[in-house]
Amino acid sequence: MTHRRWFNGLRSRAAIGVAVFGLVAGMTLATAGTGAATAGAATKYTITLIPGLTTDPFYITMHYGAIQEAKKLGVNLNWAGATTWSLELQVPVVKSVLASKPNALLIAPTDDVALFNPIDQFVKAGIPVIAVDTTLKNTSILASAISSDNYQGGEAAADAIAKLSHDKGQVAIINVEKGVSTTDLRQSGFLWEMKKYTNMKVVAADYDQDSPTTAETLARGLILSHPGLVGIFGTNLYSAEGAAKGVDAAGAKGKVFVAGYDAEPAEVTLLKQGVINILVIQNPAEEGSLAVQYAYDFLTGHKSMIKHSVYLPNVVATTANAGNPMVSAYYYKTSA
Ligand code: T6T
Repeated sequence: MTHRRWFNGLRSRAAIGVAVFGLVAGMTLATAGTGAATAGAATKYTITLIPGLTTDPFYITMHYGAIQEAKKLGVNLNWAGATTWSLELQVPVVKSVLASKPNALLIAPTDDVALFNPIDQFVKAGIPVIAVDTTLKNTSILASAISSDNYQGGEAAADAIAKLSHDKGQVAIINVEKGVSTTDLRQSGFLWEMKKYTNMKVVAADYDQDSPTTAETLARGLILSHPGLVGIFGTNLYSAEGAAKGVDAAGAKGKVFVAGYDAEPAEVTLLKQGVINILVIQNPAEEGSLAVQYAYDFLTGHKSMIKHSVYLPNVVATTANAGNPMVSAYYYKTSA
């Protein structure tokens, strides 16, 4: 538990989950915006949110939360990003958003080192930046970094697989790629927690580049090459979905347990079918909402309201509680 970080509290906020009354600008690539806001009562700020990718229900749900908060505060919210997880595709989006001169940037960096310089250009131009979901290794230039308790999520996945397999057997991790702050922490938490189980062994940690098809192929290969395999941890949505499909295709449901992350519809179906055994669910809507609130606080001179790091708690769904409204309330949206 030495690496354990605790949720450090939030200001009290209205619950998210109410009806959408209309959308603020949703753009694949933001080139517009109001430019620098002018002082005075008529100030209307423009905030741009760059997700890891625009097509992922995790980020779509974050966008939803950000839209709700933007409407409440009366700010323009732009949405700009690549349709796949890719550092090469995200960097040009970041540059294009810089040229559009938003008042604040909210971003999920696809790499915790390579995005430092592109993000620093905003800070040098006087534009505050808040990392949301993923972050940078060097957070000194960020106004805030908002994420889930990723380390704890990895620990929870390890405990769940250990319990299901009676504390013995081989386990494997299917992860996205190195240099992603969130999934790196989930893997670290999982590895740390697994050390508690002396009759369990982590036999592989593979990478799927955020492709469910690759994750599925990896899972099938792991099952073939490790007959003693009892569990796979898929560290994000596509890794978990692919891992579960691989387990199902190999006829290993109930022998190889799957702990996954996130909760889009296909994963929820697999959870209900018992192919996925547990899902660590995040609160992306709250992350998006808080990021907009913090950007607004920064722009309106309330910097003291902003916490430099926020870790939101996870919700754990199992096949047994998948239908419980207290759990299903956290399932992700497929449109904002
Ligand atoms: O798990 C989320 C997010 O937290 C992670 O940083 C990247 O993958 C997801 O978007 C799910 O696909």
